[in-house]
Amino acid sequence: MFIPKEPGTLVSAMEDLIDEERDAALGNGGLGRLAACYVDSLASCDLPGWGYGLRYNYGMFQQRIVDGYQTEVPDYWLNSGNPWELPRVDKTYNVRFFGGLHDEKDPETGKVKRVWDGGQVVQAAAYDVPIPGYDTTTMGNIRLWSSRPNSSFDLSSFNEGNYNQAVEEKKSAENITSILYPNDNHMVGKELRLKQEYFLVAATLQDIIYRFKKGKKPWCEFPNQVAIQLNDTHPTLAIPELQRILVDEECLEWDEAWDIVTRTFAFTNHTVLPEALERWPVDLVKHLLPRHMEIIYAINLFFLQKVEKQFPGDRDLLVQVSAIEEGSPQCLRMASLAVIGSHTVNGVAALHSHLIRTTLFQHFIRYYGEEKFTNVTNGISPRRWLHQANPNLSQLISSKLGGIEWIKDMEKLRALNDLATDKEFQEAWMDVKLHNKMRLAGYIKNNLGIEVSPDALFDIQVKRIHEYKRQFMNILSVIHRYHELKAMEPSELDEATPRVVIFGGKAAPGYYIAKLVIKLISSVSAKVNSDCSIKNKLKVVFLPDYNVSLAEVIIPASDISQHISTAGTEASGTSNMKFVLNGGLILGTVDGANIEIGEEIGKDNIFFFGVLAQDVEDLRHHNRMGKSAMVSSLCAVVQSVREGEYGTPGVFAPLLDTLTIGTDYYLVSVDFDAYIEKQREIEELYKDKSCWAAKSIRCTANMAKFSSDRSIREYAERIWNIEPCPLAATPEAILND
Ligand code: GL7
Repeated sequence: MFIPKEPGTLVSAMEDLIDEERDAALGNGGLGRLAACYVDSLASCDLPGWGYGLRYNYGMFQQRIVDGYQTEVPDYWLNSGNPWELPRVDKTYNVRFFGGLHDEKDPETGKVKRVWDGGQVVQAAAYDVPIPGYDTTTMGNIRLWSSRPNSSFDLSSFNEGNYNQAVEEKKSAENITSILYPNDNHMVGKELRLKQEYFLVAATLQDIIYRFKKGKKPWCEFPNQVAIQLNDTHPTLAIPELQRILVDEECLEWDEAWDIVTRTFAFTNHTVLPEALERWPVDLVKHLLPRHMEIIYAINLFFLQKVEKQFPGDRDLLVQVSAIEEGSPQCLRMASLAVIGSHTVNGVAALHSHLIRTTLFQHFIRYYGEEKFTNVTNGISPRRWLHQANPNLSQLISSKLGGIEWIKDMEKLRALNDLATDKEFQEAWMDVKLHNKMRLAGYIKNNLGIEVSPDALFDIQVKRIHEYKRQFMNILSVIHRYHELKAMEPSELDEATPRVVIFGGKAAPGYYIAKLVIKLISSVSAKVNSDCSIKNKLKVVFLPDYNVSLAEVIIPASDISQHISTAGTEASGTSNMKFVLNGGLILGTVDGANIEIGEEIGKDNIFFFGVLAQDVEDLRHHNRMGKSAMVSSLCAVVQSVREGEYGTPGVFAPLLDTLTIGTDYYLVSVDFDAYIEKQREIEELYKDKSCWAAKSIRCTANMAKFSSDRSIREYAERIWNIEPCPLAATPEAILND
């Protein structure tokens, strides 16, 4: 369903049509994109698994930069239809909210059971997005739920007096899947968000149970037939929901039901940031889902009784592991509920999994022991992030390896190590890089009017804008470099490595400090790019509206990409893997998956700097005590911004204050000198083209570990206990399900 931009214009080439396709921007950042890679891998590895999600009418907003500031434009991505989805008119389920509870006696058994009725009932309608596996007949599926009034809703049956109310009810139902909350690593405690979470799990569980019941197996078989992975805490209500269905609707005994629940669910934690951990006011949960709150209280009570039995009198332990946080308001800790209701809990990179064991879930370890907690390092799809995003590199690799088998087995890429010092291959390799840089330079010229040379070092940081990811530190270092260049003698300036620093990423609309970072980048860009005295040795670009499509243009064009989160804050990161797979080197902190990437590609091929996670708490404490002064290199930069070098003094004060009046929570000052020193090293090294090419080739050659096929096989073998079954998951199977 293609609608030409101008009436009367015709599509001249397939490429134009492809350019018209909108990203299904149904997630915020790495978390959602990881799930997309995993569904690709499930299908490509012939594993019988699906993804479930919400079909938001408005996905992630489009970002425009106006006068250097981010503005948000709604993303009505379905405007021209979505050719990739199959509306499943036959797949609808009712979902209840609010309502009341009462007891009812079963006339036959005499058993009393809890009944939840009344309230609002809406309908979930399924839309399937089939995901073909690579080089297999297996078809994966993403089933997305769209909300609408339930079938008993009939406008014509309302008389005039009720018309308004009828329209309101319709709107309220449709609202549920209307808009994606645009926060990355930050929780918002809105009722509508909680409604979205329950809507997803209620529809999904009904769907799963419908399929299970077709097999006519007893309930005790459920965990052997079904594995449900909770992708972060957002679907945690699935735990009390399954318990409710089993006890209230299927009339199982509590203990039997709970055994089934805890053998079915596993939980992936994706962050340790306190502001991202979901905590819901108990009163809100009780109001929206009265029966679930009762069940959660019971789950928690029985759990705490067991803990108390094992650790008599240890009140502190009970307080720490309880799913209910006492206080005003009393809150439900979703992560705790997810741990209690799951058989396995995993982090997403080795360091992160270590941190959740030793900090976030340390108290649970005392009760459960270590075995329940494991690691599955994230991965990315080589199909999308090398073959599709970088067709020329894919072709070059296949021509040298004598085939494209690497696309299903990244171990095969290791053979490239033997070619790392081969001059001819190095040239071909760097030609591809140059071509990709020219493509990005063209994009920058066309969209921003900024001229950048593809011969310069392309230094890229693209990701959601967040204080912990420290784009602020990056732009401060750019100012530092700018000052250095301006102070250079002409001969020294001639020798300097030309560098293009590229930023991209969206700030959550309500994240004031992150938005100021974008403004600062824009202001520095305007100043530096128009300063002829530095002879094009430095250019700064902010690419608006970073999304997956743009990532496919940006990532293959990097010489260096930056992953510089304060140690211990980035759970894994996945763009780090994408850049390295495309032969880009990393400048990064000892954090998340950077560490394992370094282990795989070799310490010589990655630029690490900064403090270690284990030292962060002490350093923060030191800062809070007012014991640390800002390093002088940073003082000079901060002063120049304060004095108005980049626009009206005062504009950036709240941002700069995070370093001075604030406690520099993200340790910019502590890492700053090591950071600029590494940048210097990189600029020197870039002058040796052959050495650089060898490093770039070794990057790609040693990335096997980070294929999402490896990650998904680990989930399959170690957590879900499933095996490949090529014939079970055909396109027909999806339609029959
Ligand atoms: C994230 C982490 O921040 C990120 O480091 C990780 O790579 C990703 C996938 O595991 O999950 N957690 C999170 O809440 N978001 C992430 O991207 C939004």
